[in-house]
Amino acid sequence: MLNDDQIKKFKTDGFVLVPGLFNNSEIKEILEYTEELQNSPEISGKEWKYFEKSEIEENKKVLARIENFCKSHKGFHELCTKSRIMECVNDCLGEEGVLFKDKINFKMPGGSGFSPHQDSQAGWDDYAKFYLTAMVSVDESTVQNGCLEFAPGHNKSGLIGKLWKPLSDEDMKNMKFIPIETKPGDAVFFDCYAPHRSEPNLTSKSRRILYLTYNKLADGNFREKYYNDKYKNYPPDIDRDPNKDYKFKV
Ligand SMILES: O=C(O)CCC(=O)C(=O)O
Repeated sequence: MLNDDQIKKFKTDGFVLVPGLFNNSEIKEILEYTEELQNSPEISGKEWKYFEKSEIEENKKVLARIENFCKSHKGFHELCTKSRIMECVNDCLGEEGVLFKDKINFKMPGGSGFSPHQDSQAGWDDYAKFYLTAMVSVDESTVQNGCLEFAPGHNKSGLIGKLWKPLSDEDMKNMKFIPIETKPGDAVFFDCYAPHRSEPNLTSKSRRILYLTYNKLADGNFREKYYNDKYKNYPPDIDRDPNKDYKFKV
């Protein structure tokens, strides 16, 4: 699927933008799947929904993300495991990959940005050795609505930051973040050590992005263990103990 230059870019910069990976009818289908999940009731045992405080409307909560939906959504399951995404993932890894986690960040109007981090800072080294994430733009992502920004080349340094903490000013002293704007159907493949960040969405439209993370199949299939562990520390809102404080870290 990917040509040699794209694979080289992934390795050198830590990410590669693949414009138009999906055509118009596929984009429509991905949008339908996303809205099915977005509009589904919050039910314990189904896909995991997380809400956040709006940054523009006081006392309002907005949907921040949905995770762990591939097991119960046939369309997304096929997209994540059998589509062109899987072929690109295999090209970047140089061998067969397997799905580790699946997530949609909604970044609704008023949705928060993300502090600079490397995905592996979220304790992923406890499972496999290396991961890559396929991000698929459901809506257009722009500087105004908080598109992803990457610091190219720093993926080669491995884990730079501390576990469970955003990157510090010292960690970022030689980094230059560049915004990567995307159109619906575009994809970006990025590695788990690629530093990235994003701004909040202060526009009036949502900025929905699909994030599908894979590791090498040869290292094992950790999806179930990862979600079982995550459930203990950071369950979906519907299953939370009202007397406990849950903090999003990275
Ligand atoms: O969706 C975004 O703006 C950034 C997401 C991100 O970096 C993450 O979920 O780790």
